[in-house]
Amino acid sequence: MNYSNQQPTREPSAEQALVGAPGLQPTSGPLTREELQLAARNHSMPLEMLRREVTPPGLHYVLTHFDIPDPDASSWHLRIGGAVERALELGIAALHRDPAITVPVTLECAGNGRSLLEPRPVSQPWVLEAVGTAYWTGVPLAYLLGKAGVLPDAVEVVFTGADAGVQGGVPQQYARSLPIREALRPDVVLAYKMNGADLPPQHGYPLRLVVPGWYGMASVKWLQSIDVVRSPFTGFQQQPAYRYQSTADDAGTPVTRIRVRSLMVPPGVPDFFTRRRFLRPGPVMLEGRAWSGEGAVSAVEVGIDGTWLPAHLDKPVGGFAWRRWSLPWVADPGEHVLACRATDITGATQPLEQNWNYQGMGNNVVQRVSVTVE
Ligand SMILES: Nc1nc2c(c(=O)[nH]1)N[C@H]1C(S)=C(S)[C@@H](COP(=O)(O)O)O[C@H]1N2
Ligand SMILES: [Mo]
Repeated sequence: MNYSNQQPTREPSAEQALVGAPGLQPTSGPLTREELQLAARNHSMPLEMLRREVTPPGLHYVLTHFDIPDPDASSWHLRIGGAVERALELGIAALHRDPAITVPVTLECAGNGRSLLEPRPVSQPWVLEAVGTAYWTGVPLAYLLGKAGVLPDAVEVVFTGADAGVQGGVPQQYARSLPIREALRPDVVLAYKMNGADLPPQHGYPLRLVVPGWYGMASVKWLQSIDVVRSPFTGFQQQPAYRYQSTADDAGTPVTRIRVRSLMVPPGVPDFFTRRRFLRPGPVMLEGRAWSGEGAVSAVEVGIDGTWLPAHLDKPVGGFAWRRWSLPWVADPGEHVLACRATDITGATQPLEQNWNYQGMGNNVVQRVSVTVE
């Protein structure tokens, strides 16, 4: 990919593109200035951090659609209302006094892998590293919904963040919904701590939702209000955004849980510019992590020049957190292509060839790493 000032194709009369700005169509052209701007704001996790079970907060990937709010926690209020018996309004200090849980969660952006697609959907141009794992501490959402009393005709719960902007020509506050049964899961948390410390500004200070197993878009940051609703939410980030669509006109299907994926700690040392890997001949431990929002990871295979070998799996960090894998390899001189491929207990496995979709969602194609052994 090259970076240039060239604009992606604009077709003013075309359907609004739903991931980027109005009229942006997928492109085969070089990376644009707008994509660079997004990539510089929204960083990924350097793959060498796959060595760590828990991602240090500054190295966890970040995706923020609009601006990062800078709120005063002492005046922050969470409102819970809509189809409930009692509306609630809670300050941060009150939330800290409620029962708390801590959940290890691997979060991944639904757009991870987007820039590998051809033609490339124009949005945040992730390569493979839009992932991270943290321990999130806070109040179980189900506890607060229980206090408010969800009415029987409720179907969804809508979460609205404090951040606002315009996307696809539509002015909005960032908002997403969950079906009632997901919202009432015991591990969905209104988090005020990440890895034991106050949330950093970029991860939603002072309060965010964390939905284990779902792609990141469900975990609304800077959470201001929770509305229990009697009909499905149709806000921008719910619909039209975050759908598996074949074309701009296709209604598509909603993006929900994280598809199975594994990534490898890049072995050896990199070339500065190309990131190609160099290593010395001899024994090397290939290792990485694998996760799935659909169910536990049951197997990881490592491909060495097209031959697949089963990796050893460590215990998972949690029900919706990644699992370390490893495989010893004796590197012989020459050029090699390494790969890793995970399967989960539903039988879902990573595709060898990527599946294209219009918004560039859920691309869990196997990772391939070229190495020179010398
Ligand atoms: N309020 C708000 N919440 C948000 C977003 C946002 O832009 N605003 N981005 C979502 C997306 S697309 C992702 S992938 C995750 C990223 O969470 P992180 O930045 O803490 O890794 O936050 C989600 N929650
Ligand atoms: Mo995302």
